[in-house]
Amino acid sequence: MTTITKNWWKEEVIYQIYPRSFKDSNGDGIGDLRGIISKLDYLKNLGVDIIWMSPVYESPNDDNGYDISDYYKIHPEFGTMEDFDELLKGIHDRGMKLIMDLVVNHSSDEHEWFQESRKSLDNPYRDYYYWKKGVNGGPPNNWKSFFGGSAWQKDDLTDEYYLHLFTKKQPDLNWENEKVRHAVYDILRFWLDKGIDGFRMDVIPLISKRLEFADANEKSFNDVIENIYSNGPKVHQYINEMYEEVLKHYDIMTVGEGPGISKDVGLKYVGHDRGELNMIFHLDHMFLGSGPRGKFDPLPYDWSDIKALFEEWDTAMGESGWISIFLDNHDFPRLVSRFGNDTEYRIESAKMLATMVLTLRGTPCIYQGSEIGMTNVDFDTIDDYRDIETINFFNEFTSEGMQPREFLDLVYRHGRDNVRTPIQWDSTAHSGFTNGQPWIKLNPNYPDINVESALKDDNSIFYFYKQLLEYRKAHPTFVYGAFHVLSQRTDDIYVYERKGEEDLLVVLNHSNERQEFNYDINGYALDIQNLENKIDNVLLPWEARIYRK
Ligand code: TEU
Ligand code: CA
Repeated sequence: MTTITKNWWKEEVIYQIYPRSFKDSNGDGIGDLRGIISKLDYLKNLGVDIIWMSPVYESPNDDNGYDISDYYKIHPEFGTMEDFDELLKGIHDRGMKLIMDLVVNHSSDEHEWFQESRKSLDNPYRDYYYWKKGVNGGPPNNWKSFFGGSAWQKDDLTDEYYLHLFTKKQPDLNWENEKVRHAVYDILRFWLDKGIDGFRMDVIPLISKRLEFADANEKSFNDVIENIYSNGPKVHQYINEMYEEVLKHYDIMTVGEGPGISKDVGLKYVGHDRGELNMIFHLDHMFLGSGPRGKFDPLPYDWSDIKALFEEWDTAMGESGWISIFLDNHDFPRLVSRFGNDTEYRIESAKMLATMVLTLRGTPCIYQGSEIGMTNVDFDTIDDYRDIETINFFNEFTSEGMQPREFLDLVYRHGRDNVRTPIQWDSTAHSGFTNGQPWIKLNPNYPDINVESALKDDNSIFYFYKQLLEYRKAHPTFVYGAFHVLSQRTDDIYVYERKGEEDLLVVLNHSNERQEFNYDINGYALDIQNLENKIDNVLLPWEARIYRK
């Protein structure tokens, strides 16, 4: 038995909503707060506890709400503050919780702080952002944006460049400036005082910059993220200050999104005595296969790499730190398309992956649509894509000579719009997502894959999630029990135990082939199985089992 401190945020399960694509209530083709309200019973029925809602603040939507122009307003596309209050109440009335997305590494360039900041060198808001003179007629250094091109944009008004690690409409806030930090703490208090239950903090390891602004000479973009953009000298000081000033005064949870947080520094963010964050979404497994230029420059990887990462992170966290377990979110492909088999074994592999997410050690996070096994989408033309990352890199790669179709194949594997097509509620027009024209096309497989048919089928992926969620609640060993891997990394099966008040044995076949299974299961009861197979010592393709002793 471990001696891990008990906390509600370790025991509950997160479900991520990407509001734009969840449910439209008024026919403008854009998902909204009233749409979410109308589906709260659906989420309660599924059995999730904490809803993480991607940004719904006022935004010009250059990066779908991750570029915020007013942190105190709800974007009219999503509804009103009254709708928000009703949503929060609806969530709490059902015994669930709500965490909001906090995006304060950068704001929108349309935020009034930036509008002021750019006006003149001596504007009081000038040092809310990073402004630098150019060098030899070019930008101040060679830093690249996450979304392609230079991370510096020249503004003719004052003839200086400002830093934007994401799009040029997402200028980075200067956390060195105490006024910026206190403005952020005010934002936190505003939402916490409304009664929300915590925050998912966007790119939090990026908030402290290396002020020398030296050129980056790393071999790959991932190394640039880790060594140049993330984990800056004052990052822990700032997070700790935020904790002391605001967070510790509320019974809430915080989860930091962690690009560039490696297992070697993870505990600095989430060690239980650090006074920083409760947990992180590390992105190591999400960034697997990113080549020198990132996700659209892919390298091969396999399950032994995935398993190695999970095991190493578990060891690194030990009894002091905590992570969230997830295999997809709004930035990465559909889990069944990436890690499973979304054709022949879609249902089996979606259930097997659900078993893994809900039984590894950490707080599980389920992305909307995974509970019905939604898949990646392959559009014919770049015009059907909406994501700024995809569009920017399409332009960059095709201008270097890549054929459009070749790039679209990469998008089908790695692009963010794979997970941003509307939730497939039923088989009627636009899948019941909207009565109008959806802001992005649907995945054409919606007549087959949708919530309505899942709810009618006892063997659906939906009901398997529901069963697993109930089973997890009944067996706290999944939360607090130790984690030991029994299989070899190179095996095509993944076998691990969770040991606490009872012994739980999780058996997963992550391949398209039958696999031998010859572990001693004497004295164990088979509680969960994702398909009908009566042969004890053979695992069918993508089979998942949970035994208990
Ligand atoms: O993502 C940060 C991050 O690391 C991403 O850039 C990720 O590498 C990329 O999306 C993978 O394609 C967060 C948000 O989750 C993302 O939606 C935002 O676009 C980004 O920050 C900027 O706010
Ligand atoms: Ca709408």
